[in-house]
Amino acid sequence: MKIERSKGVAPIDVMAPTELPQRLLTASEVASFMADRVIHVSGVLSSDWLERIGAVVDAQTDVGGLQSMKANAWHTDDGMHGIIMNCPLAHLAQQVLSKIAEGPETGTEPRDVGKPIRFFYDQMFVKHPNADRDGEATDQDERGHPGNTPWHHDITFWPVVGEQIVSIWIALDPTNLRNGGLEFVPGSSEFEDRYQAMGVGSKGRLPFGSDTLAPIPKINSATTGETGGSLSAISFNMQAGDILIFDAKILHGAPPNLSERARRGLALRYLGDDVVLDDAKYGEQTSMAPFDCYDESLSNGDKVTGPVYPQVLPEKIPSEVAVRIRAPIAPCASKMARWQERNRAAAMSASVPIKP
Ligand SMILES: O=C(O)CCC(=O)C(=O)O
Repeated sequence: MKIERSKGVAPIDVMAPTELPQRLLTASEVASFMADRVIHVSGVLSSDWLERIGAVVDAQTDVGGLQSMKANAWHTDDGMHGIIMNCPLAHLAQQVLSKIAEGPETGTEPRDVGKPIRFFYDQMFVKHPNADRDGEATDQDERGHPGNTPWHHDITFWPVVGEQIVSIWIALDPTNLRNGGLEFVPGSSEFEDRYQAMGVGSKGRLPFGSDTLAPIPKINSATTGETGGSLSAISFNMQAGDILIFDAKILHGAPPNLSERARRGLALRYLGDDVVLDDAKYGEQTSMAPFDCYDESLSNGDKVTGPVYPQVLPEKIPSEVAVRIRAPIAPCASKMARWQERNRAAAMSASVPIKP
């Protein structure tokens, strides 16, 4: 593995303090996040940051096919390392994670302005244009889907437990339901059930086997084209540079991109200090994404800390940052081997068939 440098992207001093956004969240935006667990925010990211992020995402993703997804680019790419260490949006994550930690009963202003915030991982999602002149899908993945993002809660993919986990999804292009704008089910963070996970990759859908997660219910939405179900979705019209902040437990998905232009998004995931590793939370036969396979020293029950999940606020920890400056973050062979073995077993013994 070697360190890559995105061409044409000016280097960033990853030890410097995380930059401030153009503005912080208002008290009413924080209150709205606490009520709905998803908010749409404009006017926080400068055009310089938008350009930088767009250049790094373009350099890392393919130009063809239905969609390109890539996670953990910061492990090897210096351009993404600069973004995740200095991105001003970490301050907004700190605002909502402080509020989650304090609880809604403490008013709308987060009081802990110095709360430690760690970076979990980056994930890019590019939906390539997939429509003929009449707006009909022209291409399908191997399972016959035109490039939608299946309904899921992020928490069912992740080998962690905790309340203080948020994603900030940055629209790099104007985004709406026609070109793959995200949809959310309000209130679903509080559902008792958690549903089977289905990921997206360059070849289409990726089923994650499970022995305990329930099949996904019918959701009236553009994501699936379903109607007549008991659950309904909301969506947002976003400009390039707008963001969505959402909770790890909220159900979300996205329709295919039936427009003539790419729909590019970058999700940055942030953690507070109650998050611990747990890859067996839904039973040993449930597949999880291998985000716990990069630090040999951490096991189930350990707090998610250390150089693989670097602290970005209130200040950086030089010894952590130095680890990634010295070398790329590499997967641990033994953890990856165990993960692959478990995935094979989960796929073979999944008792609830995954909806195609
Ligand atoms: O951009 C997409 O299509 C999916 C994004 C998503 O599911 C996420 O960021 O958790």
